[in-house]
Amino acid sequence: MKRFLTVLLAAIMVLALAACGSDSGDSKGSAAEGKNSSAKKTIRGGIGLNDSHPQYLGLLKFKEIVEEKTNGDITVETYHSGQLGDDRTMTEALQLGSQEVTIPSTAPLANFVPEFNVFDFPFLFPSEEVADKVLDGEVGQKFLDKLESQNLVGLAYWENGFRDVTNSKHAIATAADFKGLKLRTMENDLHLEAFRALGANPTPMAFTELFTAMQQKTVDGQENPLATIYLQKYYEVQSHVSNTHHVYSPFVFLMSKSFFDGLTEDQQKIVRDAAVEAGVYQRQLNREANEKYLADLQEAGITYTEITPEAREEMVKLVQPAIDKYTEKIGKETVQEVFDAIEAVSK
Ligand code: KDG
Repeated sequence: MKRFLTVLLAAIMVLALAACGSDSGDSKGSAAEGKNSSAKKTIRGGIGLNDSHPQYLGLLKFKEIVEEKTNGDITVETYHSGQLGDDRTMTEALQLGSQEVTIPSTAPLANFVPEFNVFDFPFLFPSEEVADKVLDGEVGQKFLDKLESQNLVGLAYWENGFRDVTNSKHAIATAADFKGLKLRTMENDLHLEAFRALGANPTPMAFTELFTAMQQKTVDGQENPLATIYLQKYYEVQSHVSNTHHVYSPFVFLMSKSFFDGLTEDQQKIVRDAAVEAGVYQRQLNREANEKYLADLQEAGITYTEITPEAREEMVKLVQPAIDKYTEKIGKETVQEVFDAIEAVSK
């Protein structure tokens, strides 16, 4: 009897699996289906920031373009606030093919392709315009190409922006003010090393845990662009912000390679162009937001401290050993290529 029940159970499971595998009319579009598959496809795009942030508005723009240009053959579902996970877990989901799009900062992405650390060198990019030219140029593309070996396709660079430090203890005007401050950083060793060099006590943490950590005072502060600081309401749990602008943080628009390979050539072009076009829109909104929100933050009760050029120069000196160490790790030639590109477009 027991044996009969076991066989019956196994047969039911096989039937259930077969039913799941049958065409439901809404495929996630794996490569195995073949490029000419007419099955409808769904892109699940997830990000960490909330639905008022320019990153989410950019994702909505991507959805609008893709759905229109594919006449609805590809549907884009959008998820914000870490609903699908944090930068690392969503990138892993893309590798596994269980999610199609995410747009992480380069810092957590460097855990997959270490060369991306170069874009997180403190004080690397002098302006957003220079960053655009380098990232959208030949050098930026070379880095996107490196993602393929990780089962990822980099479709475009978007913008997180220049990062500024906030905390709940005291104003930061010079490097000396970092001493002992418990700062949350992104999950990236170079960021940890740079903040240690400045005298802080950094701790890596996923973005999704940050607000609670500040609220519960597990950390004293964090660093992010002004748009994030305002739109994620960090002013409710932080009292000081300084324009440290210690790093320009790009986003990379990523697609799962297995999903991308399963698209027709036309569809591949549509998603690539849409990621670029939505990125231009996202960068513009982001810049407007970063400009606008300093006043709003002050109105919300945050004290703003300006970093003088001399104080910033001191910070630049302190983080140099971290840059040297990561130049060795990444490879001098690769780093030099980025430095040269920055110089070339800065003229
Ligand atoms: O959606 C992107 C965010 O998940 C993340 O990259 C934000 O800058 C960020 C951080 O500090 O984690």
